[in-house]
Amino acid sequence: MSEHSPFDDDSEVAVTSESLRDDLLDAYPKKTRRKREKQVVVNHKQADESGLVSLPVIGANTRTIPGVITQRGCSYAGCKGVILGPTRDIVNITHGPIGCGFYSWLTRRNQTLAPTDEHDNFMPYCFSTDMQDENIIFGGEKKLAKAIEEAYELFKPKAIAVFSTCPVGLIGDDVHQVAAEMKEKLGINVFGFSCEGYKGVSQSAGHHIANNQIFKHVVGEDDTKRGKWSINLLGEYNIGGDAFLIEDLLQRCGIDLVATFSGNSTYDQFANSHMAQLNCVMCHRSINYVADMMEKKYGPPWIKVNFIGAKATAKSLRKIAEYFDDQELTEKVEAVISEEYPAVFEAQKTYKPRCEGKRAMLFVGGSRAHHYQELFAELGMKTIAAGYEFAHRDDYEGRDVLPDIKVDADSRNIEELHVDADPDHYRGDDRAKAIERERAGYKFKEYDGLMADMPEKALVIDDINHHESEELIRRMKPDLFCAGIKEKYAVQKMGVPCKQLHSYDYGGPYAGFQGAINFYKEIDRMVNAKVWSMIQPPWSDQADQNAPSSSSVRRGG
Ligand code: CFM
Repeated sequence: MSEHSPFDDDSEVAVTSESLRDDLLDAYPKKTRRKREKQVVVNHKQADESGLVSLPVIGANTRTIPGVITQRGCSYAGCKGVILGPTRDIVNITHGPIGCGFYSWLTRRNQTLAPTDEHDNFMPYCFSTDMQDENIIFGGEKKLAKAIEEAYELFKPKAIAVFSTCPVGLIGDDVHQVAAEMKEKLGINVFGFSCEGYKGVSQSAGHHIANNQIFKHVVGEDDTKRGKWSINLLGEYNIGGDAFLIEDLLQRCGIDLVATFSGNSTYDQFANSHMAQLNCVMCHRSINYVADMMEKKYGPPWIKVNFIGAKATAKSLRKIAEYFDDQELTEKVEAVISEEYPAVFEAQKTYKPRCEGKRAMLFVGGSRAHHYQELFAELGMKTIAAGYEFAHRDDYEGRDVLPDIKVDADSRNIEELHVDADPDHYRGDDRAKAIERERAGYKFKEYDGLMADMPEKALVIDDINHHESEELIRRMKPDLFCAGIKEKYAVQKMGVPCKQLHSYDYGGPYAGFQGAINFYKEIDRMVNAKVWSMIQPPWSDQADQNAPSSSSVRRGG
């Protein structure tokens, strides 16, 4: 842990994080300031006499203030787009006006690869009931039933899922009733999600709703297969092809990947997933619910992994091997790591000197603002400010704070499934193995969160808004800002490159070892491009409105 503020070593930007924080907050009216104060935090870690480090408390998973320009999305986006979107052979029908279906149609760049053309792949399609005024007035259930039937006739899928948009809840259409009737009538699995956009305070609520329903309606449907060294990968969504690289690594190690939730996944994999021996959670925010429910009902324990960053990838593979505690697997994993690492070292030799010391800010989602710090560290770059859009306190401060998190009315709105051990399918052997490994010092369910890994005095900001990011960029002039498409061009107009860490722009994959090398190259290209110094930032005193000037206030421009 560094004693110094990440800002201290930069004389040009002689602001402390405390004063910068004050400046961000000063623009607000009193009531707004009081709320934002809790969510804009200086990462001051305090150690007690025994050396135990405590982190500051951050406000998270609370309502966005109306009127600020938030980065957040809605509950429907979290359910339909994020969790179920990457599954290739479920027909996902959006019950609602056409815009909701259209804007959640592959914009996330989640990829899939069916083994042959004979296999279903519905991802290139956009299914919607295209609600009109008359459906809002007289109800949309009949239209929904018809849409389900039509989709069945055309595609004969194994399953159809129905996603509720805001008007569905407002007018009271019962998607679950329609789904149950159609399930009966068509003889395939049909299930619905009450994931209206307004449920909860962000897309995070939609994750939870999706987890509940997929667990209730699909997981556990098929117990026929059980592999050796078998795992599920939870919270990996195959953005830009990440899952393909991870699948390849696991396969070469001899690890049997039963299901991924939900990158490059199929219905059958979900149905069989409870047979895996270990759950590996990548994005803790979006899918920890499935990990916990599966453990309670079926027995397999879970661990946190991260395949973003070469070091993190090697660590995660080793952690999986360590669970199975089998010489043959350990050797295979070590062999794969040693095959992959020379190219990583080679790339680091080229790109690290070019990127070292550059400063990044990351404001993304609910896990990447943490995971991607690994890759920046491998390039010798510093993350001087970071935060999530919609994560909860445990994603910032670590799972130890779970018992302290207050459940407010918005979270109480989201169903908490009560899960018990399944008398016929609970696997005592997995449980016994987990207990034995735990006794040997192996740690399950462990996630320390983003703040523990961030430098002392870095700014950590939850649900950052446009005013705050603009002010941060203006004051700190980072070399790179990581966010999404909504922020990208506002940031770049300020003369700072913006890497989209949601869709990866047009790049990727960035997972695993090969992905790390791709990322190094991409970041080098962005932070060292001369073009950024030619943009006159609007705040520059010398700004010449008509022509690019050679003088720039950007550091290293
Ligand atoms: Fe998990 Fe995701 Fe993320 Fe997320 Fe997302 Fe995403 Fe994300 Mo965009 S599930 S929390 S809701 S890692 S779509 S693949 S990039 S905000 S940081």
